[in-house]
Parts: sequence; C-alpha cells; structure tokens
Amino acid sequence: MRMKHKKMTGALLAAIMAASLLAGCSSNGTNHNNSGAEPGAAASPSATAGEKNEAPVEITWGIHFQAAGVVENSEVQKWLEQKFNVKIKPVKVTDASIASGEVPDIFMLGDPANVSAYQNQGVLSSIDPSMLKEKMPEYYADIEKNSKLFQTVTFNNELWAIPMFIDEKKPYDLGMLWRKDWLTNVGIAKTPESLEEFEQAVYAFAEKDPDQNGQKDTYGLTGTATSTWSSGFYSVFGAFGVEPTMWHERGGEIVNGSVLPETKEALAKLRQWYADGVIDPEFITDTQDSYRKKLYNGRIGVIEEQIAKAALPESATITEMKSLNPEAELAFAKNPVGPGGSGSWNWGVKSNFVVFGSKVADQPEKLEKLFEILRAQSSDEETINMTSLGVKGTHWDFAESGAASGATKFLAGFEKQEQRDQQGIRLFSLGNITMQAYREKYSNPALHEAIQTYSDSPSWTDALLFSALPSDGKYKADLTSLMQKYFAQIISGEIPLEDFDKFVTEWKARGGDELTKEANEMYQAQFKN
Ligand SMILES: [Ca+2]
Repeated sequence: MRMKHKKMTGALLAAIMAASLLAGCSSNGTNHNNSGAEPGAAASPSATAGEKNEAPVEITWGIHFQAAGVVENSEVQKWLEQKFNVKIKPVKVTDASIASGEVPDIFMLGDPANVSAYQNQGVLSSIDPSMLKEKMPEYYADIEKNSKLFQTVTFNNELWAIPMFIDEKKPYDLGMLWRKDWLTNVGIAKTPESLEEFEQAVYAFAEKDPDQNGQKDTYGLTGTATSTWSSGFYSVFGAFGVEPTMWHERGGEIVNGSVLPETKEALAKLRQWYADGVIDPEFITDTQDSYRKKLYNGRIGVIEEQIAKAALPESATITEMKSLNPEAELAFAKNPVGPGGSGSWNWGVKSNFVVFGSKVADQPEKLEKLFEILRAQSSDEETINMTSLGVKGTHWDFAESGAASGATKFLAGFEKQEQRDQQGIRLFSLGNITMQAYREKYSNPALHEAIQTYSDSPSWTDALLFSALPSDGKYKADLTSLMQKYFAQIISGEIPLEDFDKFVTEWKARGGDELTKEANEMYQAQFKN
C-alpha cells in the first residue's frame, strides 16, 4: 500500500512540477521578466500590476473530499490564482497522505471526530476566533447564530476548525424515493406512509413481480450497513425512534442509539425482512451510490434519498432515472411512521469543517491570504459562483430564463459532476461557508416548499451536534465497526437476535460506558439550555 502510494505521489509530483513550469512562463509573479507585457495578462480579473509586484503565495489545497481526483490547472484554479495572486497545488487528501506527512495548507473535513483525530496527530493549526471574526466579519455574524458549532471542534480550549453550517432550509434531509409504477403494478395506490404500509410495499416488491417480467429478480430495498458513520436503514431505525451511533437525549440523560431496546426492535424487523427475501443480501457492502444504481436498474423499489436530490422533477436522481430508465415513475414521500415516530439520519445544523495545516501557523502571510480567499468564498458572489458553479452562460445559468436570482441549473456538457470537476468546479469550493444572504438569493422556492413538506426536522439530531468526545479517538471507530458487525450478522440471520444483548455488554465494556459518561458531561456543560 505504502509503496503504491509513494509511487503515485512521485508521478503526481512530476505532473505538478511540469504544470508549474508551464504556468511559470506566463506568471506575472516570477521575479525576472516582469515587464508586464504578457499577452495572457489581459484576462486577469484583478491583476495588481500597478502595485509592487509581489510573488504569488503558494498554497497546497486539499480538493473537495467528494471529488474523485486532482485535476491540474483547471479553469477555476487558474481563475483563483489570478484573482488572489496565489499559486495553487491541488492535492487529494487521504488518511494515508496525511500520515505520510503531506499536509495541505487548507482542506475540508466532514466530522468533528476527523478534526479531533488530525489534531491529535499534530497536523493542524489552531485558529484564533478573534482573527476569524476580524478577517471574515460577514461569515462570523452568521455562524455566531449557530455558535454551538464552535464547541464541537474546540479541544484543549482552542479552536481547530472553521465550522460551516446548514441553515433551517435543509436540502440534505432524507425522505423515501419510491418506484411509483411498481406500487401501481402490485396494486398499491397510495404511497406508503406508515411502517405497516412500508412493509406491505417492500414485501410486494420482492414477491409480486413488480417489474412484470415473470421472474423473481427484485428486492424491496437494500441498506448501507457499513457506511463510515452508522448502520444504514435510517428510516427504519427512525420509525423506532433511534439512530445507531447517534447520541440521544432521554429525560435529561444522554444515551447512545446503538444500544437501546428500540434498536433491538428495529433489528428484529429488519431480520424478518431479510429472512423473507425482502432485503438485498448486498446490503452489507452497498453504498448510497450503489443503491441509487440498483433503483435505476430495477433491482430494488425504494431508497432513502436527500430531498434536494429527489423531490423536484429536475432533481438529480430523478433526471438520472429518466435518462437511464425513461419508463420508470418515481414518487417522493416522507419517512415511514412507526412506533417511535418518524425520522432518519439527520445532521442538524452541522456541515463540514475547514482546517489549516500545522505549518500555516508559522506563515502569517499565507494565513492572511487564506483568510482573504475564505472571506471571498463566503461573501463575494463572483468567487462563490466561480468555485461552485463555474462561468455563468457557459457552465450554468438561472433556471428561469432571464432571472437574476433563484434556482440555478448546469448547462449542456456540464450536467454531470465529472464534467464539472474537469473544469475545477467544486474542487476548491467549500460549500456551506457561504453567508446567509447568498443562500437566500440563490434559493429555490420550490425546493424550500418541498423541504417543508418532506423533512422530519427538527425531529432529532445528535444531542451533542456530533461533537468529538475526549475519548472518541480511542474507542469510536472500534465501537462503530463492532456495531456494524453485530447488526449485519443479526439482520442476515447468522447469529440470533438475542446476541444483541451480548453486543450491548461488549459495547459498554469496550469504551461505550466511558464515552457515555463523557457525552453526559459534555451535554451538561455545553449543550443543555
Ligand atoms: Ca420480476
């Protein structure tokens, strides 16, 4: 692994060096030859030609973690380099790259636990909150309204990340996306609302030939049993009022959703479904990407999907289905209501986190530049649009023709994420660092209405907003995989349902009790109102 990684790094480095050599030819920052007569310079958005010609600040930038790979010298990268007089080296951040000492100056992490783990490894710079306030006043005013997010990434009384936030309009909340035509084919007229109706529908999908090809080749649903953070089947657990790994508040006490009696009830249900052939056996290895594909391919009849991806005719999953399987009809619906209410995995106001590499602390000029770019990514419409949407009229436009606000759409040739990544769109975007006013301007009223209709928020989220506990680094990953192993075996019938009690005992002994104690202490100190 390490060998391979080193090799790849070598190739990458060579590519980057070649690229920067090329870039050097037309850079206005090289010391010699700065007569200012380069033909390319005319396109510069804000070339500081008249001022003292400073060398560009070099920034190693960890690209968006969902992007598959680095694209060198993309259009967006060149735009940022010109606008901010920087030289960017885009890199893909992985645990392995960090462990080998390649720490970018700026990158994004998804979870306070990741921030905590990297802080423990000493690879991050702490952030002075007063500097954040001074350098990004517009954003600070917004994030202050969700100030508890600061506590989720404050360790040893220091702030280690800039939290981003989801506002009350929550496009990422999950609902159910059904094969409407399959429901019709099996004689179900109403999109399921209760857990009983949900159950009837998924059984019919497995047993009543919903695709009418005369073969038993479909399942009701699949799961994501080994996702990085929990157990999958979020809406089913949610119908019992729990979410595995999440901290829940019950009568002033903080308890963990992996080990509650209702969790066992949900497992009993899932186990029955599996035994009856309703759950796809691949639920252990399936991911959100793969279950979407299974929906497209007519192997399963319902998935959990984000409201923004499925509630509107132009939503991504709907248009993808239309292009792959034009005959299929889809219907979006709320999570099923069971004995514990309804709900799903919900991230609350928590979004991702921006972090600085440890070396930035000793480079005030670089820190200054990073804040300048961050401020623009938060409050400068031109910069936000360039990094997240690309060029208006080329890559994107407003959905309504001639509109100057509201929903946006990507134009032909850039509808797919892979196509946009090639232009650098998203690679340097930080997403939810944009200030509230920008979000308002670009919000889609139809989507907002859909969120009101389908979201269970604010039913529950993590009672500690996914804060990292002091001993998370020691226990959390182990306890999550312990849970996943037991739950997969219980659902698939490899071990009896009663082994859930064995799991609870083991979970407590292997650090769960200690984490529960810390969770309660943190709740009392920081989250209880
Ligand atoms: Ca069939």
